[in-house]
Amino acid sequence: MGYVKERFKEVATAKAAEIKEILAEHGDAELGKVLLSQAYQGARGVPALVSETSLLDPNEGIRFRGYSIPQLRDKLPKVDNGQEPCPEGLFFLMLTGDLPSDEDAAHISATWARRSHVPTHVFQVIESLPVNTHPMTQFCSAILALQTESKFAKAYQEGISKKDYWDYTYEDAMTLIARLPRIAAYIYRRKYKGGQHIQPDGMLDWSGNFAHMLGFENESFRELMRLYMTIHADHEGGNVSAHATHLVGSALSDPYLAFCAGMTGLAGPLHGLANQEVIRWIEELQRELGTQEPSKEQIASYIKQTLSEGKVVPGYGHAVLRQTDPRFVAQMEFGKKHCPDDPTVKTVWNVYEVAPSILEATGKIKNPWPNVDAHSGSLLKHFGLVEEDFYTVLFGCSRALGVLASLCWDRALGFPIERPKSITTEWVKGWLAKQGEMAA
Ligand code: CMX
Repeated sequence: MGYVKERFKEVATAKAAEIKEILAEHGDAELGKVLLSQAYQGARGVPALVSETSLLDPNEGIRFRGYSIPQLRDKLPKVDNGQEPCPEGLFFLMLTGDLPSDEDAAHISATWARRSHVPTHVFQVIESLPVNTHPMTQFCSAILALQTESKFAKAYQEGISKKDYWDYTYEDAMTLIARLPRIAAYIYRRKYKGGQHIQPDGMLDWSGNFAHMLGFENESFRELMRLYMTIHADHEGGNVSAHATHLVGSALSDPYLAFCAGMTGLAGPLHGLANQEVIRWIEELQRELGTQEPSKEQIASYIKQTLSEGKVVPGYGHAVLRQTDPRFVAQMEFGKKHCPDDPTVKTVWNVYEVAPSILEATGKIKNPWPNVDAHSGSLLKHFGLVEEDFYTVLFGCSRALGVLASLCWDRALGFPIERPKSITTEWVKGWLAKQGEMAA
């Protein structure tokens, strides 16, 4: 067994014992009440999930195992002469709870490089789809095709003990993550570059190699990929992609099936597809106003127009956050360093200056501040990755790190199948009538 897996087993075994004790003593403690409005309105704020890898504070933003994004940018291992964190290190942190050394991150990087070979039939499945199929549909189809490789599914069929579920889940998670950049790059080169594919470079780190296979050799773009793959990885357990992966995984569907469920959720415009929608909205704004750099007044009236047409302003708002997303700030800092004069990047910053007060003035939007998706497309576009319908695939490759590390934890902690109670409006009316009788 590799030493990362050994370490994971050690910490997960200790955590499972700790949870057993907590539940024996406090299992009946009330975490909060559930309001009728929460049952109807997306279960906002109901603390009904455990996800060990990260925790979201509405005002401060995400912390991965206690570390904020600025701290991760400072403390996670980097490539030689690099400034941005390597997602390999973040994966180690989410899995073990320990800050990785350079050697730990390099070990994960080498493991993923070794496992990155994608079987031919996966490419054949991609090729069987019309080339104009949305990249997220191609991505999900490829993940399902890759499911033939599941060690978990095979072992389950052969009969394994519950206590070994985590082991095969871990193996599948590592192999799946290793292969995603190759699959994503294949989809990109197939759809936009006439099928001229680029072979992997085994000497590069996971994100650097991804950038290389996409066809971008600029070192700043590789740095962007490292930052991008780190900050999009996890956002606690209740967001659609994390929750869907966890939910489907709870039926003991193998990691390929569970992750694919997460990705079909990420492909929704209120979740991960918002990064595509943002850049479309900005380009439309630039086109309609006939300028690459519209004034703040022009942007303000365009935002009002979007709202008056009953549409959302993509990249703004959040179900949990109530402040500017630190993932937006990290990208803004990157932009200030690498492309401060790019007109689309500057437009993103100008939108940030005017949008929050307009959104707040509607009186109904709970969070008028930008989320991660408000910024990402403009940076990609700056470096020449202009095909916005591919952006959510990049998000998906990163999100794999968080949701699959979480799935390893779900299995190691022996979480059962998820099955919350649902009710009907008829039931609600009867229940309200009974409450009224009791109060009378
Ligand atoms: N533009 C216009 N209206 C918005 C809005 C926005 N950016 N954000 C919220 N609203 C509206 C909602 O549609 C809702 O309207 P109705 O009452 O008419 O249905 C109202 O404001 C209240 O919504 P909320 O409680 O503030 O927000 P929710 O928790 O329901 O939804 C989110 C959160 C992210 C879906 C929403 O803010 C939104 O649609 N934002 C734009 C899409 C986006 O950027 N998504 C990416 C989120 C990050 C990610 O997952 O990647």
